[in-house]
Amino acid sequence: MSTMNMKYVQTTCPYCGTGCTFNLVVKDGKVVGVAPYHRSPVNEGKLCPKGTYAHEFINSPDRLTTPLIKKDGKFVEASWDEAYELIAKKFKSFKPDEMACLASARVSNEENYAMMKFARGVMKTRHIDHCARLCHASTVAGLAAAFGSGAMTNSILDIAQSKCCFILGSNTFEQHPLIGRKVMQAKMNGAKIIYADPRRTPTAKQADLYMQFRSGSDVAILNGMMQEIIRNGWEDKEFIANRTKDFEKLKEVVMKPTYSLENVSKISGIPVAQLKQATEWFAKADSACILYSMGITQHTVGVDNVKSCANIQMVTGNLGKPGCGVNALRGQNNVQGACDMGALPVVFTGYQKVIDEAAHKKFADAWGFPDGIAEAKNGYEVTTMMDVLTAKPGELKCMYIMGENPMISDPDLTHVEHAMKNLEFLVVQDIFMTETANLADVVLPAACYAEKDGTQTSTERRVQMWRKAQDPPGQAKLDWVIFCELAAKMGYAKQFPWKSAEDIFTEIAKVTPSYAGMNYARLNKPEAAHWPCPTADHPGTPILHGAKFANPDGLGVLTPLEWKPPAEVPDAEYPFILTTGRCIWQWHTGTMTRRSPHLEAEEPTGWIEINPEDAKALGIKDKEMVRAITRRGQVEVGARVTPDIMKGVMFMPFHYAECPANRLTNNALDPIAKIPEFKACSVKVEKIAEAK
Ligand SMILES: Nc1nc2c(c(=O)[nH]1)N[C@H]1C(S)=C(S)[C@@H](COP(=O)(O)OP(=O)(O)OC[C@H]3O[C@@H](n4cnc5c(=O)[nH]c(N)nc54)[C@H](O)[C@@H]3O)O[C@H]1N2
Ligand SMILES: Nc1nc2c(c(=O)[nH]1)N[C@H]1C(S)=C(S)[C@@H](COP(=O)(O)OP(=O)(O)OC[C@H]3O[C@@H](n4cnc5c(=O)[nH]c(N)nc54)[C@H](O)[C@@H]3O)O[C@H]1N2
Ligand code: SF4
Ligand SMILES: [Mo]
Repeated sequence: MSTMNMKYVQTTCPYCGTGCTFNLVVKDGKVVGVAPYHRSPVNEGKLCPKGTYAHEFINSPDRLTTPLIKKDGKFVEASWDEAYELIAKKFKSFKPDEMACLASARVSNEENYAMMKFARGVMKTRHIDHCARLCHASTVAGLAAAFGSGAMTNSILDIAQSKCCFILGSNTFEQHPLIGRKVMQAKMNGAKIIYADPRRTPTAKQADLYMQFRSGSDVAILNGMMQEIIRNGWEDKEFIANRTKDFEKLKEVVMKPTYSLENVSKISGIPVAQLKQATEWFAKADSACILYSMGITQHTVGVDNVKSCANIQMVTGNLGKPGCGVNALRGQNNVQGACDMGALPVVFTGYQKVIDEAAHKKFADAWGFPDGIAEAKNGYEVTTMMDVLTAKPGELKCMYIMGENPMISDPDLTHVEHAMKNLEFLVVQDIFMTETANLADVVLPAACYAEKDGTQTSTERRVQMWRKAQDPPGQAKLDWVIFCELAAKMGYAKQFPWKSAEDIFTEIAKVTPSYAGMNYARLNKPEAAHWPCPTADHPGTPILHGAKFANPDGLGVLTPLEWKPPAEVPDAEYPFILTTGRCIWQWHTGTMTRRSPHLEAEEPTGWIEINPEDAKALGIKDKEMVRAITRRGQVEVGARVTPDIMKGVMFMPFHYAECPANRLTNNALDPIAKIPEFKACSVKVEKIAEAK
């Protein structure tokens, strides 16, 4: 075979926040495969299955290739000009506060910045958010309160140096497999691996100690461990005295009889001996890190859970040093970047607050919109948008959604559908026709990662490049180009002058202190750079909080927290806890992985995990179809009877439109982060009559 028309294009994985690098193999101008790129320090040429098959959806015949406008309930193909004319006319007809935008953790920093500027400058709306709300909103709020910065404290490479990894609420080996590899390296270097999860996942199987427990008891467990640490005098007295405040207040709560290991064992279901062993390993290790993800954040007490993780790391002095830290594993490839770019209702780029007059003036001046920008007031979160749409029809009328699929990913889909149908005008910009796009008035076809240059910021704050490997299909356009052209149509060409993604990055660096020292030349190296990177000669910052915390007084804040149960707890009618999450093969709403034959073949439909004792009591057999019912809805789904799930708890992945877990989930929110309680609601399961 001739290799004349073949080339390798180095790029970064479009799936998870680990940020692995690989080569796209391009033949005759089309991507045909993935090949290893060995020089990335993050993954050293290794990939998980999603990275390995990340080429398969790119040239799917289902890609959107032309703008679509809905006429009489049916989509008809339209020219870009027609689509832009219609959108511009509609956007001009609404008041700023009647419009909302969802940005995307799947697209580049440059594209999120472009949407953020478009929302605040062209639409002049303060309502912009994205799926970080459903994901690590608790981290952003909780770690900012504790440390003054809401990001993962240490780096991925650093995890391999730890002497003890405590993983809770993160199925690391399936959801961040190449971070799992670092955990294995730590283990080979003698580290103890402790894992807490209601499910005996592949991560559990690698742990030295696995603690199975009931969803929703994390604060009790962490308080119990802190009580045991303080009782034994294992706390880091020097760190507590010099680097933190409010230890006495924390002590008052964690030393209560409620948090004795005996009582915590009753709350959580973990045997006392295991809690003792975990605490001893953790407290006595020379360095100990925490790895957490959605099991911690997706609760009505998500912020409390995150602050508890911060508390135990401050009490043991495990911060600001190698092998330590609170490692909040960010999920989507660029969810860190979408937050950094200000695709949130309360901040501009780099977490500069919209209500801060100086920051507001800085952006208004830098952008130069003659008629000003959105007012200096916080906007609505995704979850609030849905509530306003259903509870106060007419207040929000129009939404512009880029690269999100809330009709599968938001909690309580009946509620979301009701909300979407209350919109007067919906624009969806995606690479595929999604369940959400189906409800749109206009659908805009976007280019995917393999078709664009740009940057994305991984969970460890490393800003890395995407590089164009092929042209977009049909008339599909780069997301940022769409914003520029639409802005020009609405009279703002001057504010969107960019000719390349690099031009946008240069503007981002100018207005964002933590990115100020970065540019494409620098990011083009295999190691790229970690923010904060304030100046061109700054090396970047793999480990945060070395000498002091980012709070104004430099101290870490210890917060006393009481354990609270989930919003919905099992009762006679709905006797089981339902928790939801993912599997290694599928990605969220499945738009990409379900169009990747190798991935789809592995887990082609959903299931519900049921403990054998519960299944026996219900008369349910393995693989049998059952009906799962909550106060919000019901789905028919196949049973997977397995001892890997705790008795009394059931688990469903949320990837599948044909049996969507989010018909069932509760949209009760954490009061601060406004994140929904995806990880615990109450469910009953019925056998579907044999005759059916
Ligand atoms: N293959 C694949 N990888 C992914 C994704 C994907 O869709 N597919 N999504 C990415 C994204 S955006 C994210 S945010 C991450 C999420 O990564 P993870 O958080 O690791 O994934 P989840 O499956 O949501 O939940 C993790 C674990 O939390 C446990 N859990 C349930 N309830 C509780 C509880 O009350 N407390 C604790 N401590 N644990 C509990 C669940 O049993 C589950 O095993 O994964 C990323 N990686
Ligand atoms: N029950 C339950 N629900 C959950 C969770 C859970 O644990 N349980 N987890 C939550 C979490 S953590 C998350 S992050 C959310 C994820 O929720 P979503 O972000 O809604 O899920 P995705 O399927 O990743 O949707 C991304 C969309 O972007 C599109 N896309 C991909 N690349 C591009 C591009 O370059 N340009 C454009 N314009 N579009 C693109 C994809 O086709 C897809 O439609 O789900 C949440 N929902
Ligand atoms: S671990 Fe994450 S970034 Fe790495 S290949 Fe897998 S999905 Fe991609
Ligand atoms: Mo996420």
